[in-house]
Amino acid sequence: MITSLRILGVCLLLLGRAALADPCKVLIESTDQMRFNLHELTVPVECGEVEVTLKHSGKLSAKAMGHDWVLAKDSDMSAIVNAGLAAGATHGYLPEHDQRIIAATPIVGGGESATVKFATSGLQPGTRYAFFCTSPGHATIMRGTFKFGDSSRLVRANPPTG
Ligand SMILES: [Cu+2]
Repeated sequence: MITSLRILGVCLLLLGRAALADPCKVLIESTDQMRFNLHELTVPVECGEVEVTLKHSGKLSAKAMGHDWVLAKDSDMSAIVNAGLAAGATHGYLPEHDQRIIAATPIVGGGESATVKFATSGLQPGTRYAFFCTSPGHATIMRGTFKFGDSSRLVRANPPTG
């Protein structure tokens, strides 16, 4: 009995490790200090779908220190942040039906988390993507680089797309 319990325990442990090691699932944390805990996320091209979970590890309310996680081309970030500001709090600081937004979570407050799943079919390896928070003023600090594909093959700058 004890042995079978031990085997079960090991199996659960392995399952837990496997889940954590899935490169297509990403956990990012945000804080009361207006920070993401990661500045760079890399997802391999093998992922047909990516799942990003944003956790707010702070205590402040969504109204006081709410965060979201938004993914877009690096070159679209500023415009989306401005459009989000114009959309206002009632729309979660996100412009509606904005084709430039690849993925976005709703805004979360302390102790909350939100998950977004998206297909990678619209992502191009080598293109520079950014993730950021659209709460007013946050994106100046709360931003990072999102890499899709083999990081060694990524180009530094995003070439103009006409
Ligand atoms: Cu934020």
